[in-house]
Amino acid sequence: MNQILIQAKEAYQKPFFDLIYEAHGIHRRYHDPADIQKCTLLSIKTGGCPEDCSYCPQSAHYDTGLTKENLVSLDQVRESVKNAKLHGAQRFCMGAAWRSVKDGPDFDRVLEMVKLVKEEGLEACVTLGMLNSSQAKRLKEAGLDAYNHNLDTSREYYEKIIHTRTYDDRLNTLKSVREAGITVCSGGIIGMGETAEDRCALLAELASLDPQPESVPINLLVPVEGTPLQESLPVDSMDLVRTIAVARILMPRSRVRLSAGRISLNQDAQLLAFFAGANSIWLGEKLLTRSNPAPNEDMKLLSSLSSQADQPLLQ
Ligand code: SAM
Ligand code: DTB
Ligand code: SF4
Repeated sequence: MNQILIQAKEAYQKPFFDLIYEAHGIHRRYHDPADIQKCTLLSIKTGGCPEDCSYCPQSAHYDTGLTKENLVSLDQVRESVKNAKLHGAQRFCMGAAWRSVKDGPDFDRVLEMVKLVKEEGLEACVTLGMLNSSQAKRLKEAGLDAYNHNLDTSREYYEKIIHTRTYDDRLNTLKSVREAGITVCSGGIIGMGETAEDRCALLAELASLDPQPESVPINLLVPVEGTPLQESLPVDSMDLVRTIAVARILMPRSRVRLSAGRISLNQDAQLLAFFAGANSIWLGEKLLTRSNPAPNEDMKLLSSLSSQADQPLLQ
């Protein structure tokens, strides 16, 4: 871990072009740079969460004006999956505002949801909070491909952001997921007042998981009124690009997802993030509860990556 942390910090501090040149070289060695994974999110249980994550609109500790919703029906999931397919999604991720999974009818329904996503031919991912080994095994049996569970920030900064569970709780869930044979999706958030050192420590922590996470979502904080982080200052988009570049260098095989917060970035910054190694995004107007860019804007963004040979040049 220490060696990886040193590597992360050295990379993060490089001159900008040296950093993104190195990251892009690694990116090309392991990935097709035109291949951006398209994922879709659905909130299957919204709000009222007992955890106190300082960034989250769904925590019951803060008044964010969010309407709570119980677990959605299988029909609602089916409709959303069909819609995601129409928009070209490859992966369908379902998120629940739970502290942890409880065995019982709700979890049984989530297992049915996973089966349904697989029947429709999409990759299935869920994010349900903490999980034990037997629950992870049941998810695997239902066909789950990936489990999202973020470390969110460095071990040091974590206790400033979340007080209702520990970093090691998070790592234990990731262990159960890995042992059940489900791929790991784990990343974090930038823009919560953390230092560049915290960002490097988060990435080093993720990169020292063995094996490394297959997906690494990098979220830009979406500041939400009513949460303790509502007044957070926006992140310079070049710092986001630096973070993505370091993630790519440390975790060459992973899908690095340019995750929440794209709505606050212009397309140029997003293209630069793809150049630096991001190769996955959320498609669709809504994340879990916050806005995401409109589908027509994302079509424009993605088409600007492909060959322009079919568009005749002016003489
Ligand atoms: N309750 C589960 C958990 O915490 O693992 C799953 C849902 S939770 C909303 C999933 C992730 O969304 C969090 O780990 C966090 O990284 C991200 N997230 C939540 N609120 C956010 C915000 N305002 N801005 C950026 N990312 C956010
Ligand atoms: C992740 O890292 N980002 C997604 C997903 N995992 C579940 C969630 C982002 C949530 C953004 C705030 C909201 O929409 O409520
Ligand atoms: Fe709950 Fe997840 Fe939000 Fe934390 S991030 S308050 S665990 S929904």
